[in-house]
Amino acid sequence: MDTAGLKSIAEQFPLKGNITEITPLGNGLINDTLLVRTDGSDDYVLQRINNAIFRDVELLQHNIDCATAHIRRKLAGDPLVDKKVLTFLPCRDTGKSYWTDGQTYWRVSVFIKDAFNYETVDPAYSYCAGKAFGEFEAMLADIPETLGETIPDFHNMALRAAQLHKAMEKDAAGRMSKPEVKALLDALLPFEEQMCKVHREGKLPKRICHCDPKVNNIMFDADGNILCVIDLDTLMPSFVLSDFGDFLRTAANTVAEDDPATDKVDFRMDIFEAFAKGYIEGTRSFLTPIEKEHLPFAACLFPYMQAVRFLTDYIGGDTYYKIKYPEHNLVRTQNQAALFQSAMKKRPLMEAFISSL
Ligand code: GN1
Ligand code: MG
Repeated sequence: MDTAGLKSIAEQFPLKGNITEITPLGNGLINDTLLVRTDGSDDYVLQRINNAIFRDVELLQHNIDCATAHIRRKLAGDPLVDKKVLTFLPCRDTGKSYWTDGQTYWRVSVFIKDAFNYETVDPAYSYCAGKAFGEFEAMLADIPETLGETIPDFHNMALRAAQLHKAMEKDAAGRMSKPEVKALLDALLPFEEQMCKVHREGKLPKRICHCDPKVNNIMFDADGNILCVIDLDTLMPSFVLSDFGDFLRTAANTVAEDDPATDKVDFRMDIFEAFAKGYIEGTRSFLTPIEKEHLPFAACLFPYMQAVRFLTDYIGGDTYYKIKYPEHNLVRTQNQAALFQSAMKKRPLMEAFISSL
């Protein structure tokens, strides 16, 4: 869409000042995100919500509205409140926190100034992130409203496994005959039963989780203190495995999730230990022993689930994740499968560390 079109969409919201520039922001794989600069006191983030993936935008925004309001209440009196929780603008016409022309869905939040996000973290930042996600879940543990699943069964491994098998049967892109695909299936399928067990049993309680806690979804100030978590579309009831496992999936990997150098992939124990320490401190008010016991499993489950999801998309012809080149999802799968193997090797070490806390 051209700048004039984007400008008229942004102006559906009560911005302070006139728009001076609109430029792309971040590297998300699902939504389109833009930075809207103004000559006023605030700049804004304009996002097109991918409604092919998020079918129920009303529910999605309900979750976000309730969660941000609840956190804002808890932070009342904190001078940094506007940096610690996202502020979404109400659309001029409807007062809702999104605008739609009936086909596309958009929202605007205030851009947090002097905040930084990273693609990698060191142990000190990892500890802060663990505390931040733990406290984020703790703050939402007593939210009065009922939140819904914006993508039903989003982190349900049994469903993800079923989707892989469906894609294999259909072979929509004719990629099942590729030796690389066969090698990945040989590496992943033997663990399917083991990885699906926890979801099939359903022994863990549901909590309100972020469900996309990639390293780059956390904003830090210049001193390395956490300000807030962003990218709240997948905020929904899930197991604590989600935030614990998915953060480490990006943070503990020595390389990026799409790095083709799979020999360099390694699951970093220093990042794991720091994050686990922070997370257990942050969740002290609600975490039960059975949830705590499952944290090392989560660190293995999430690379596995992501490998299954990337492979499903590759076999199905790249319809879900944005790709930059034809084999991108294949390379991502190889990377995540390598990370899974590394995490599995370190699982006994992780278990020993968690029980020492
Ligand atoms: C997607 O939009 P983004 O890049 O933050 C995905 C996550 C995956 C991630 C892999 C709604 O997140 O679940 O872990 O890509 N979000 C959705 O990079 O599917
Ligand atoms: Mg994101």
